[in-house]
Amino acid sequence: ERAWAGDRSPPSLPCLPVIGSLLSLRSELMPHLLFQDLQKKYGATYSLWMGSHHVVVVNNYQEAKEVLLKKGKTFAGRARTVTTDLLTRDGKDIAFANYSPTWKFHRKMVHAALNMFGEGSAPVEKIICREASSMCQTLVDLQGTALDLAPELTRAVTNVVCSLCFSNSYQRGDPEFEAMLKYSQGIVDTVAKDSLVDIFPWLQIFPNEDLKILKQCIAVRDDLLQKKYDEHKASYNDGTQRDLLDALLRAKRSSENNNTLAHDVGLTDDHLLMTVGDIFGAGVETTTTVLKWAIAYLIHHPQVQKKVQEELDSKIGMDRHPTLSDRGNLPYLEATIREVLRIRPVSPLLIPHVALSDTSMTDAPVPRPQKAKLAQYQHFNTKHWSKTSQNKAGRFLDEGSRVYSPSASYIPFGAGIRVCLGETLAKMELFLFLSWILQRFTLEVPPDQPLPDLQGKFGVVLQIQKYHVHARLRNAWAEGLASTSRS
Ligand code: HEM
Ligand code: PLO
Repeated sequence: ERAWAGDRSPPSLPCLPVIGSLLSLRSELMPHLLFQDLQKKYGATYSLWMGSHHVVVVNNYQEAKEVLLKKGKTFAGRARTVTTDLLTRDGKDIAFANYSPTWKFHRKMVHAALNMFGEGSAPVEKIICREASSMCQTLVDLQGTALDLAPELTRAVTNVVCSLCFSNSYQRGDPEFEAMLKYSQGIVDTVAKDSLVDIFPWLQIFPNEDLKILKQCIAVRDDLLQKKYDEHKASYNDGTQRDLLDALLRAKRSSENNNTLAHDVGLTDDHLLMTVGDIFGAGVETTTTVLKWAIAYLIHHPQVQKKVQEELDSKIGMDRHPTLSDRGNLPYLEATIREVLRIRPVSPLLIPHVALSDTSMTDAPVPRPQKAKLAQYQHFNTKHWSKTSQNKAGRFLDEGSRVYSPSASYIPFGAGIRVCLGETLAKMELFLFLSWILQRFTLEVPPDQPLPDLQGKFGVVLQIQKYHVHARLRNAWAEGLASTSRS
């Protein structure tokens, strides 16, 4: 392993005035893969300049944990960029907001509101099962066709967050839902991906197609959020808390009653709107993306799919649907989900962390403000993952077939004070949706169609290219032997 240079600062990519290291970053590879590749030349931790921003790339988990945990508070900042400022009205959300009392307050509030629907919580489980059931019914209706599952998966996941945030849900073909699909795709394609305009903000003055799309999509999203917000305000009742938005409104009312300036604690309309926007956006795009990857992975590995189904058959059977209480009894499914998040993490570089004060990493000085990009492709570092490389999902099972993590380098949800707020919810959804689908259907590539492309498309989430599947009702269900209704 390459030691850090004499002054103990990490090796730096070549750097020119104004453009910084951009010439060394021109590549066919997606950024997370390029950062992994550059390790060969510069070692696991190196620095570079994106224009005038100093960036450290951290590929090893030991240093990643130092940034996330040991020095978590120092590295809890976020960078302002042109695109995320547009999305979040200058950082009035949670994910892209810099460290501040307002950020802390909102994070705490949302955390408490999501805990209302915490692990094993009956209301969330009921909502997810309702959506899983309705999705399975749609798959029955569409059987025998080459299906793009994405819209149905997205609708199911959207309805879960929509129920939690706004207490409503969408039917198939709802125009508001169609509009949401479209704007969200536009945002995912154009926001927070270190495009040139994020590196050189002055480029905004020139025509820029991506920025135009982003602004249009944000305008559509903001109208939708505003509408939900106004409806909630009109029907708000202090006595009952229907959902997350009610929880935020209640906090706002109580601060107003205490004569606290809404602006001081960040309880302005803008802050509330941006915070639900985050939860809604994160709630939909992440979980849907993982479900799409998971299904593609199962189509590529029919033997894994078969094993998951055998586990479902033996532990649940066909007489009842899967529930959260089955989670502990289905280690192979759990391991499969973990494997999917290992090979294709939703957010391969997390959201960049920024040092809030001068600090150090493995004893080398890190001046403020410096961005740390934490590369999750250490998920592939053969030093940590080689042993069971043949064994796919099974690598997450110990000899007693219990789920465990074979390497501390596995952090699909991040760690520390910026850790994902939706981890519990996401895991409940992934488990329930996949178990419902696989109990009933076998997923295959349609005749004469290629296998899904597993390369991925880099963006604020690592997306999978569109693909088609054949959802074939499993025998017991097709013959009407399974006793649970198709409700
Ligand atoms: C942040 C992963 C689902 C809400 C993050 C981060 C990652 C992540 C890697 C960045 C951590 C960092 O910067 O260090 C995932 C994965 C998901 C998922 C893999 C699904 C499998 C969700 C869901 C929600 C959510 C369902 C909402 C209910 C958030 C929020 C943040 C975040 C609000 C920002 C936290 C902050 O900056 O303080 N997530 N996430 N996520 N996630 Fe998730
Ligand atoms: C997804 C598109 C939405 O329209 C807006 C939105 C809000 C929050 C973002 C999310 C997008 C992408 C995934 C993010 C999430 C906050 C945390 C999450 C970045 C842009 C992750 C994986 O870190």
